[in-house]
Amino acid sequence: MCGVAVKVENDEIVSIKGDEQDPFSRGHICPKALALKDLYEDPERLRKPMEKRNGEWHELEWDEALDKVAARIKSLQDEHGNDAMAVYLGNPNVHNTGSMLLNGGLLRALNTRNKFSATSVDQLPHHIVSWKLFGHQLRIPVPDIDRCDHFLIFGANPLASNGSIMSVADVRGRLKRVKARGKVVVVDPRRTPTAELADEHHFVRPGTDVLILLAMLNYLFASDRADAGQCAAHLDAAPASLRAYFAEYSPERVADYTGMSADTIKQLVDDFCAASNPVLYGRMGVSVQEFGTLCQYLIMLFNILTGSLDREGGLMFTTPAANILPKTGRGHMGRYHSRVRGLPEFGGELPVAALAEEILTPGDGQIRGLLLQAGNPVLSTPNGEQLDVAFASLDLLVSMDFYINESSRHADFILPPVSPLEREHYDVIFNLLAVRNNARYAPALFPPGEDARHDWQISLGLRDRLQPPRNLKERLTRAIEKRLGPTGMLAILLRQGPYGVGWKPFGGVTLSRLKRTPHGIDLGPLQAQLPAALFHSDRKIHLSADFFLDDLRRVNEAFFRDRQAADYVLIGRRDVRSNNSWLHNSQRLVKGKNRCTVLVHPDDAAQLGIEEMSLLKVSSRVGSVTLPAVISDEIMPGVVSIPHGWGHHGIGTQWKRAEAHAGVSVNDLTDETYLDVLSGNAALNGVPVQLEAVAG
Ligand SMILES: Nc1nc2c(c(=O)[nH]1)N[C@H]1C(S)=C(S)[C@@H](COP(=O)(O)OP(=O)(O)OC[C@H]3O[C@@H](n4cnc5c(=O)[nH]c(N)nc54)[C@H](O)[C@@H]3O)O[C@H]1N2
Ligand SMILES: Nc1nc2c(c(=O)[nH]1)N[C@H]1C(S)=C(S)[C@@H](COP(=O)(O)OP(=O)(O)OC[C@H]3O[C@@H](n4cnc5c(=O)[nH]c(N)nc54)[C@H](O)[C@@H]3O)O[C@H]1N2
Ligand SMILES: [Mo]
Repeated sequence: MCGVAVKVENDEIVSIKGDEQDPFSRGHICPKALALKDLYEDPERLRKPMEKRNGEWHELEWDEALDKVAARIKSLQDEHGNDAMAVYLGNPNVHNTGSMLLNGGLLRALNTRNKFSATSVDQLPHHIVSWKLFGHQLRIPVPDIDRCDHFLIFGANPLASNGSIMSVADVRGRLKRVKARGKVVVVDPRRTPTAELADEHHFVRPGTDVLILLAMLNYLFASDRADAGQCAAHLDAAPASLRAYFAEYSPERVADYTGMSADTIKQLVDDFCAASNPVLYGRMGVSVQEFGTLCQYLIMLFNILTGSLDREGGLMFTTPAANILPKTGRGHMGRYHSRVRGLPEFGGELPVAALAEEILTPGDGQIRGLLLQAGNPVLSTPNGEQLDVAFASLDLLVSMDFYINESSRHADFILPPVSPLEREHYDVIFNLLAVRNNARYAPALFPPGEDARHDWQISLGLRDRLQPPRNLKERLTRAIEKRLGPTGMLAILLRQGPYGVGWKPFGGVTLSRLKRTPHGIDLGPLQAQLPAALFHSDRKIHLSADFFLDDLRRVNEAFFRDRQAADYVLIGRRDVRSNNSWLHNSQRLVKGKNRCTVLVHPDDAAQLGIEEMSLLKVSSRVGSVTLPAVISDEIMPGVVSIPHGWGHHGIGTQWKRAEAHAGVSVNDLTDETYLDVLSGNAALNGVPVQLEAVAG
C-alpha cells in the first residue's frame, strides 16, 4: 500500500525508496519494501515448474507441468470424489491483483468443500461480525486514525505490522498526531513499540479481553451512557434491549481474572466517553484467541453504543474506487461442517485448524490431495508438526509458490509464479480497508522472466484443463477473461465504481487516468454512509445479540467454574523486518541479531534460574521448542512471547539464508484443538505452556 520508488540502471535495482509524491504514503515505506530487490534477484527463487520424482526435483516446461498436475487432480477426484482434493489459500493471494480477480474459476472447477485459508488463523471474527451486523463479510469499518482524538487499541501493534484492517502508512507520525489531539491507549500483554509510543499502556492477561469488554459495556449501561447517537436510527433493536446481557459482568467481578483493576476498566470507559471523537480498535491479539469472535463483536457494539460507528474520527466504512463487494459472496455459515470435528464452514471455507486431521483420519471424504496457493501452513498454522506429517502422507501435493519451503518441500509439483516486481499492482483488498480513500496503479517494473507465468495464468491454465469449456459461450467468455487479464478486469471495476465514469471531480478514476497519475490519486477522507453501506435488505444494522451473546455460556464456563489457570501462557510477536514465514531469505531482513527468541519477565526468569540468552524449553500439549530467552519487563509475568514464521529446519527445503537463520516454529506449540469455538478461528494467543531451563 505504500508508494515505492525503485531506481533501476542497466536492469539493476540501485535503490528502493518511499515515493515522496505518493499522496497516501507520502514517502513512507517499511523495511519489507527493501526485500523486493533480494526477492527479485534471489537465485533460489524458482523460475520453472518442478516435479519431484523419486525424491529428486526435475524442471518441467509449463504445458507439460499443467497437463500433469491437472491429470493427477482429475484422476484423484474421479476415484475419491471432489472433496478428496483440498485447497489452502495463503495470505499473499490478497496482495496479488491477478489472484484476487481471476482465481475464482479454478476454485469452481475444483468444486471441493475442503477449502481452507489463512483467514481462520487471522481475521475470521471480523468477517462474521460484519456479515451478521452489516450484511456483508467484507463490509468492515476501519478506525479513522487521522481524525480521532482518542484511540483505544486492543491487541494490535501497528508500529510493527503497519496496521491491519487499517491500511495506513507512517503509523508513527499518525499516532503522534492523535496524541497531539488527545490520547492513544493500548491494552496488550506486552509493552510493544506501539504501547511505548502511546500515552497509556495497560497489561492484560492473554485471552481475558472478553471480560474487560463485557465490563466496559456493563459500566457504560450502569452509568447510563449507552447512546448510539447517529447510529440509533439504523439499529434493528433498541440498545436498552442489550443491557441485561452485561448485568453480571461488573468491573469489580472480572478484574481479578484480567490483570486490570476495576478502576482502570472504568477509566477506559470514562476517558473514551469524555473524548469528542473516540474509536475502539482491536486486531490480531483479540481475534486470534479463545473468544476472538465475541471480542470483535463487543468491540463493534461498544463503538455503536458510544455513537462512534460511522462518525468522523470513529470507526468508518470506506469507499474504494474498485469495489468488489457487489461481486463477492456476502457470507454464510454452517451450511456444512468439517468431517472429523464438525467445525462450521464460513463463506465456503473450513477452519484450517482442521486440515491435518482431515488428511490423517481415514474414511469416506478423507483429503488425499492438496493445492497450496501462496501458503506455508506448516509454519503458519497451529500444530505445524502434525501438518508436516500429514503433508508427507498425501497422494498429491501441488504448491503454487516460488520457494521450496517447509510446506512445498512435500510437494509433487511446484508451479512458481512471477515475483512482485514483475507484475502490475492495484490493491483491491487493502484499499477496501484503508484509512483514506485512495487509488494507485503500479505497472510491472520488469517484464516477466522468459516463459514465466503469473499466478492468474497458472490458475486459469489449470482451470481450463480440469474443466474445458462446454460450449461456444463458455469458450468466448474465457477468451475474453484471458484477454482482459487483471488489468482489464480492474478497468471495468473502476468504471463501475463510485468514482467511475460518471464521477465529476476528475472526470472519473479510470485505469487510463491512473496510468497517467503514477503516484496515485487521493480520494479524500472516509465518509459517513449509513444506511447506504448496509447490505441487509431492511437497511438496518442487525445487532444479532442472540447469535453472539450465546457464547457467554462459554465465557462463564471458562472463567467462573474454577478452571485451572495455566502457570504460563504464550503469545506471538511481529517484527518490522519480517513477514509471516516468507521473507527470511532476504539478507537485508535477516541480518543482525537473532530475533527468534522467547521473551520472559524478570521474575519468571529468576524463578526458572535463567539468564539473558539462556536456552529455554517451551512445551505445550502438542510439542516443544528450545530457544534463547530475552529477559524484559516489557512482557507480563506469567506470559511468554515467541514470533511466528521461523523454524527453517533445512530438511529438503531450498532457501539457504532462511536456513542459516532458522529459529524455531512457534506453531509447533500452538494447538489445533485450542479454538475460538464460535468461529473455528485458531487461538494462537493465550496457549498454555510449560517452561524449563536447558543446561548449556
Ligand atoms: N503463531 C502465529 N501464527 C500465525 C500468526 C501469528 O500471529 N501467530 N499470524 C497468522 C496470519 S495473520 C497469517 S495471514 C498467516 C499467514 O500464513 P500463510 O498465508 O500460510 O503465509 P506464509 O506462511 O507467509 O506463506 C506464504 C507463501 O506464499 C509464497 N508467496 C509469496 N508471494 C506469493 C505470490 O505472489 N504468489 C504465490 N503463489 N506465492 C507467493 C511465499 O513464498 C510463502 O511460501 O500466518 C498466521 N500464523
Ligand atoms: N512487519 C510485518 N508486518 C506485518 C506482518 C508481519 O508478519 N510482519 N503480518 C501482516 C499480517 S498477515 C497481519 S494479519 C497483520 C497483523 O497486525 P496486528 O494485528 O497489528 O498484529 P500483531 O503485530 O501480531 O499485534 C498483535 C498484538 O496483540 C497482542 N496480544 C497477544 N495476545 C493478546 C491478548 O490476549 N489480548 C490483547 N489485548 N493483546 C494480545 C500482542 O502482544 C501484539 O502486540 O500484520 C501485517 N503486517
Ligand atoms: Mo494476516
